Amino acid sequence: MTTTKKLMTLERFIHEQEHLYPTATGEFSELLHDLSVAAKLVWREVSKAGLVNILGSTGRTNASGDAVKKLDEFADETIYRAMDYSGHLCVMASEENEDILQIPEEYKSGGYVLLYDPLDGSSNIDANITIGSIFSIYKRVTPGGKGKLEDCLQQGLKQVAAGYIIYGSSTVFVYSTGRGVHGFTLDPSVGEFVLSNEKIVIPQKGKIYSMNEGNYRNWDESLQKYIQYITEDDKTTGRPYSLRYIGTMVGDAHRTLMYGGIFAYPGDKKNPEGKLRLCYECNPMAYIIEQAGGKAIDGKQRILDIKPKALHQHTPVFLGSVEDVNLCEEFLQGKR
Ligand code: P6P
Repeated sequence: MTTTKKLMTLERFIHEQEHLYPTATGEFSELLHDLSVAAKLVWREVSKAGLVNILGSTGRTNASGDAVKKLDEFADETIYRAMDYSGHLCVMASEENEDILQIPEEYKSGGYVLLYDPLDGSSNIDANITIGSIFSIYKRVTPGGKGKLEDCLQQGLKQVAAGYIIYGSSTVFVYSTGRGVHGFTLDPSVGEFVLSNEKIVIPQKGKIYSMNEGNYRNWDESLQKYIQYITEDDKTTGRPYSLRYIGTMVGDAHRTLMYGGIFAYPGDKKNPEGKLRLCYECNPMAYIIEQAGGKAIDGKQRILDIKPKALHQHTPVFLGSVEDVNLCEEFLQGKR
């Protein structure tokens, strides 16, 4: 009989991982399970968005000034409602909401904090291009009762888990709790996320760079020199690189994780801090990339070391294969 890969569901995997932590109470496992349920509810709407009147804009803009799409709003409310009664969270914060999100009075307050971007890449929704949901989980730092802003403004290195759900040609739940990165593909016929990529490791070096080169003229000269270097024709050093960019961070970062290379949203003359949010996009993605053996910086320092000052603050981000991020860093620091 041919050896077939073990049929491991996300739920089973979470519980098996729990046994690796002797002091585990099961609270954390339940949190991750609840998140996977929320992911399926969002997937259900995303997968039929073209068929029901849930495309298009709400006419509102969010804290970052982005137009709020109907699916954004649905995903935001769905994740909040799937997580608020669990009793495991003391506070939440969503990229779609200006302020922190308190747990309703009628529910118990727990020891964890959830930050999430309910639907990243929503400007791509109406064109049926890959979008995703991103999450970060922290332990609370305040002593008890209602969670506070302080619980949400923690360095990314304090994350106890992070991950994303990518709604693409298939729907994949990718997460890490500090013991490597694992991917689970949704089998719609049974409604289960099934282990498809155990212990994802990012290649040490890739051949793809992923940035919005439409901003090239506003980039720092050091970054322009990096782009000129990696696009020179020199087969002996694996150049030129190919450019791949879909405009959804989850999609561009996931491809970078799987194939290697570098993804970046740099700062520029018009927006020195770039466009991506430290707490909702860059910290969780940096955690995943580092857990897979990659590197994530803001151009000067490790993303995960940055102490957030504001919930919606932006940061430049360069993440991906160690050798590619190191080379880009050398150019950014004027060493090349
Ligand atoms: P630009 C999507 O709106 C997003 O927040 C990220 O997912 C993505 O990486 C970035 O913005 C794309 O921005 O300026 O290239 O369209």
